[in-house]
Amino acid sequence: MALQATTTISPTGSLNKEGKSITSLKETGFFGASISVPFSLKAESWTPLIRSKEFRKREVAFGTLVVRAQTAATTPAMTNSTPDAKKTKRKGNVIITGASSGLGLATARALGQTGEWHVIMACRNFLKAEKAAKSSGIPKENYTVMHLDLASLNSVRQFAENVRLSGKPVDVVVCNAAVYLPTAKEPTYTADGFELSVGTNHLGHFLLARLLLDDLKQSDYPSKRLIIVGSITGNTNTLAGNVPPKANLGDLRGLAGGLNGVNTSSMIDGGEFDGAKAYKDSKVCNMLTMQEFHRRYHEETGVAFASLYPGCIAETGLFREHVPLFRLLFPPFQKYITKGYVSEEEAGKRLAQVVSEPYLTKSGVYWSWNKNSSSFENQLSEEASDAEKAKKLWEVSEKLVGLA
Ligand code: LMG
Ligand code: NDP
Ligand code: PMR
Repeated sequence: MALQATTTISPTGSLNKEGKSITSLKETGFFGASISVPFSLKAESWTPLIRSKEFRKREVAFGTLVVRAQTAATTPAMTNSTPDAKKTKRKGNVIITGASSGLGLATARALGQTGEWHVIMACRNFLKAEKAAKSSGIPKENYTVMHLDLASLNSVRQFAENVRLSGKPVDVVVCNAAVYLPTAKEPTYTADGFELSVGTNHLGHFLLARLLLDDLKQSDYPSKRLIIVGSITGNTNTLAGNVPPKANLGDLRGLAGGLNGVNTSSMIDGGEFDGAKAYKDSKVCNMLTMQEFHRRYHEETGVAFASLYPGCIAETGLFREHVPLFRLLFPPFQKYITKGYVSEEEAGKRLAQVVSEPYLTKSGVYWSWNKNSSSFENQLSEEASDAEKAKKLWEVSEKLVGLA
């Protein structure tokens, strides 16, 4: 696999809890990490990414409708004939936050073009989203742009209300939007006074997901899913996750204090503001939240909860605040050195698989893709799989967003 994948993956992709011990790192050395074997320097990790672009077109029987979909040839061939797929008589409705650019847009396009999905593009910039949808060729009848500003809890509540008013069932929700502020010297804040990256990426999505859970529950769609996009950079069991500053939520004292930078710190762990760390912390929150949802609601609701690392999409808007030198060097660095690079299109296909493929319905899972673009169940870092922390994060977050 390329370096974007964490290392202790069993070929069958089952979660290897014991694996933590073999991925543990010391805190010093190469970019802050002295690597104890068999961390990502395994020969396999350094094999050039073979971009097997052999996609085969498949006919997907979809009720009376026959549509075309693309699937990686390397993924297990257990798709169309499942009872779930046959039961589906209508288009699925999928809400994607931040679908105006990057991964969200590419996913909207991948799904919107199949004809199987109606994409609700939940975006803060209505015009930008509308333009993006048009120019990427999503058929008009397959998408709706709805306003959502995750940096405002009122907007999140209003959005959930508008979804209800639209009368469309909610079948899949994708929490994708994010901001990354690596060069900010001082924190900035959401409408509710939370540090912007954690406020947007985690708290906004936390409220949104909680509010839409009831709608998901009520949907009659055969495969209901809530997906929260994670990242390798929040996982300290990887090389990428060891590039300073490293994610660390500590005892959540800053979050518990409201992340407002007035009475308390603007950082979850109570430390000094660091924009890059705040982003990575927010990704840890995303991955912990997914698991806590799974523990609390999977059995009761039948909803599958999942997170993923789609690969390093080095040219998206995520890096808009980074220094120009970084934006210039980062894509070739990822393409030729780490081999972790993926195009927006490829990453969009990956997330679209997690939305729609019958073989990716397992709940509580963090998906990644190997060098052949085959999905596998990856292992999260110790912190990102800490059930105690997830519970505490849930409880503190629900207070902050006014649910408790
Ligand atoms: C920092 O700035 C901020 O200072 C910090 O506050 C925080 O916000 C942080 O995490 C965010 O960002 C970023 C700055 C410093 O990075 C850059 O501006 C660029 C670094 C990334 C790109 C590295 C490019 C390396 C060379 C690219 C060449 C491309 C050519 C491709 C052609 C190949 C042809 C076959 O970033 C840092 O984190 C400090 C690190 C600086 C290192 C720079 C040198 C890197 C050398 C790269 C070797 C990488 C080796 C890979 C692994 C090898 C393991 C044996
Ligand atoms: P982009 O910046 O291209 O996309 C982010 C999207 O989020 C944009 O559509 C942006 O809207 C939207 N957004 C930002 N703030 C808000 C807000 N307050 N309310 C509503 N929407 C908002 O970045 P990516 O596509 O790269 O990022 C998508 C996801 O992928 C993120 O969760 C990121 O963490 C994750 N990811 C990205 C990787 C990468 O290498 N790029 C790797 C791993 C994970 P607008 O267009 O208006 O700015
Ligand atoms: Mg990283 C070894 C593989 C690897 C991978 C898959 C990524 C992904 N990065 C890797 C390695 C390295 N990075 C190394 C060795 C360095 C030091 C040169 C390095 C540096 C680096 C920087 C400065 N990387 C970065 C940054 C960013 O600003 C990005 C970031 O951390 O955003 C939070 C980033 C990323 N590297 C990645 C990915 C996917 C990112 C984007 C962040 C994300 O979406 O989570």
